[in-house]
Amino acid sequence: MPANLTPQYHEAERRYREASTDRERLAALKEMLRLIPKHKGTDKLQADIKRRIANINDLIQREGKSGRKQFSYYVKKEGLPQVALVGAPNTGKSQLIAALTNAHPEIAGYPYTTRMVLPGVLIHENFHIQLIDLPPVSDDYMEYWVPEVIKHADAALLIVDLGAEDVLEQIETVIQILEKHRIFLSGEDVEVDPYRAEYHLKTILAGNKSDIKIAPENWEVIAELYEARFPLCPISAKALSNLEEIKQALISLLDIIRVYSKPPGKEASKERPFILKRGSTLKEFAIEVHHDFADKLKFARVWGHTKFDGQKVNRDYVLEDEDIIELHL
Ligand SMILES: Nc1nc2c(ncn2[C@@H]2O[C@H](COP(=O)(O)OP(=O)(O)OP(=O)(O)O)[C@@H](O)[C@H]2O)c(=O)[nH]1
Ligand SMILES: [Mg+2]
Repeated sequence: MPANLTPQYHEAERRYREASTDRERLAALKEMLRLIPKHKGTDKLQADIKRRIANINDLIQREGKSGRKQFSYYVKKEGLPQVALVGAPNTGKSQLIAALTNAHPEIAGYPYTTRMVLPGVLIHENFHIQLIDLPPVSDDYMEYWVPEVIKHADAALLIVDLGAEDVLEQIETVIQILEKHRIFLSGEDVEVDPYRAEYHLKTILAGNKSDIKIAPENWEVIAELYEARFPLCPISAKALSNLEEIKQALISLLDIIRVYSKPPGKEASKERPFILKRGSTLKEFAIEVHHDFADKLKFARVWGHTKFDGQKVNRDYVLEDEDIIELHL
């Protein structure tokens, strides 16, 4: 039976996904429950929303009792695509964040070093991408909120330790733990069935510590087993090798473009591009610039590779990489 979810429901769901505190999330979930059409076809989805409300209520109560200030483990995306670093303990996630971004995480030669979420911005060819460092995914102990953060990311880097004897087991363990939380990692975009509350993340498998002696041997086996499932990239976060390749792989995986905003009569600032999914329209760009610009937008002028300078375009115009846009409201 079709769900017939309304635009108002989708709007509440968007607020839920973008919320950065438990209280905001709770408000959005209650709104979703109020707005969801009540019939057999949405039973599962209603149950899922109720379960999430109960979990968040629990969390808020526990925080209240302990008198602690609420720790928000959600990382605001700041308009950038967000990539979660996912992996077993001690695989070099924090070392990679330090090598690729402006962040300064703690790095140490023992497992469970990272306890909190830490964002950093990777800038490559003026593409800006947010990477987030996370505590490890592990059978022995895992911070309860790690899967929640992964669910909200736009993509993942699965970091594996090519110096470890049990690297294959390590990969499968991480994949299985995430699947238990209904998070599926794959190289391709997958159509998501909203009833199953599943999360599909486009993922690159990065074999770290390629500088260690047994790494090439391990990598050969991994490549054979996983090349059909993930884009693959061997790196050394410590020796800084193959980092250009992983940056390019991330840009291709995310399928993003850079778009610049130009005020009428002035030059465009190239410093901070808007990073959008390829295929985004002028209307979507206007929303990124300011949330009520989409309604106010009359037309725009574009300077870019496929249009003549200053060509007038309307809200359905599909943006190209490096377009410069002058919005007229
Ligand atoms: N040889 C080598 N060692 C590395 C490399 N990357 C990281 N390491 C080392 O591996 C150890 C663990 O690195 P971290 O970055 O703390 O690992 P992590 O995955 O963040 O660990 P947790 O936070 O515990 O999950 C440190 O001693 C790093 O210096 C690499 O490319 N080559
Ligand atoms: Mg770490």
